[in-house]
Amino acid sequence: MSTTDKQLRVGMVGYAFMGAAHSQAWRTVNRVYDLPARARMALICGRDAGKVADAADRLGWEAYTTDWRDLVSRDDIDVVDVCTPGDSHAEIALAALAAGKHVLCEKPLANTVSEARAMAAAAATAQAAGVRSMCGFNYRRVPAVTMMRQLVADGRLGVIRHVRATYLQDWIVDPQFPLVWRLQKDRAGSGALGDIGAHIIDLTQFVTGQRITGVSAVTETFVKERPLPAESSGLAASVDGAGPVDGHGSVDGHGPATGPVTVDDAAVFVARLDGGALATYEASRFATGRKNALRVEINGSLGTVVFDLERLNELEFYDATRPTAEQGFSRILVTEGEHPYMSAWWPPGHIIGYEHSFTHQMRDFIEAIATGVDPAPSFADALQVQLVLDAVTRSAELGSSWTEVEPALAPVAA
Ligand code: SOE
Repeated sequence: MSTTDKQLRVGMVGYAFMGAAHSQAWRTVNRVYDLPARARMALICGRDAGKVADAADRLGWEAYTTDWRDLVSRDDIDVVDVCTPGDSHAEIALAALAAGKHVLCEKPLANTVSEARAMAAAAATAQAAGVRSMCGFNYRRVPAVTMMRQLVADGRLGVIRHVRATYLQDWIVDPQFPLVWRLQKDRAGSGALGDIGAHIIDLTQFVTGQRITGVSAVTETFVKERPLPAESSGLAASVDGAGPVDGHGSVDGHGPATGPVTVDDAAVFVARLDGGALATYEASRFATGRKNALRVEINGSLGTVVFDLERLNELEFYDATRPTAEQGFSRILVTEGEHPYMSAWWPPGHIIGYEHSFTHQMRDFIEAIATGVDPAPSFADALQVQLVLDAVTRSAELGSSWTEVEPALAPVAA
């Protein structure tokens, strides 16, 4: 437990999946790392009083409120943690920054470039007054990913030629899966692209130190209509992210009404990075059998490194500088005390999990606030990701680089 008596009183808005993951991190961070300040889980916010009271008890928050505007304005709150659907990120973060609160905002930063620009500008203004802000691209803080970046920065891969990134899920393959808020553009901003594509955009830029300068994309919505949730959730669940769309259940008494899916189910794009690398990205929620499968491979002139989230304690490393007879992919178990973040956990070989990346995120955020430095990724970094998301969307809509294959004149033998 931190010996410091400096407290950071945290207020968190939202308590669904990310709220639970962030709560786990706030609960553990000062018990694992000796930091110059201690996070106090002071206040949690959600619109449904009963549900947020339950969340406060279950997740370990001292108190709860149903009014996020109250939360961001209170003198007894120092940090605001935004864990809501994307359509409320800007409003909450802008109010919190204006009130002089340090802000951690879940990814993607916003639903639009204009919102993200406003948030980055407000963060820069607040930074001048010592206010810190960070966007929650947590996968940067998987030790193996941070080590990937170090290998690239140390020149162990040489000149980066290829980046190959996929993030695959399958939770909406069933066409009967209801029309939840993540499938609504006005709530989520985009579908697989912004939700999981944003992660591989940020992660690959972080690891390579290069930025995406241009894209050519296709997107698809495979299932265009889905059943509205059986019961109207109203707005109650929307802030908390768990709830379905504001549905009204059955229209004619014969099963639920349906509504349009207004976001992408899958996005595929090629990209050029400013260091000369050629990249491919795939983000899909229709990769049947893939539950949360993030994989990144970086090919360089001197070697290759591969990260697979399903084996998040490991890296595959091919060192082309080794004697030819000894060349091959080695498996690095990233659990040594010298590996990023690992000194605070268990002895070598005792692996960590998905949730630890959030604890590492809170560690770095607390240390940045307490020592007066700006944490990464900043809102400006997250704005750049938002600009890539926007370019992918525009490219897919324009279809400008799409060339049809000339139909065969005669039937082609099967
Ligand atoms: C999507 O289902 C999701 O919850 C993302 O929103 C998170 O960012 C990712 O960490 C896990 O999958």
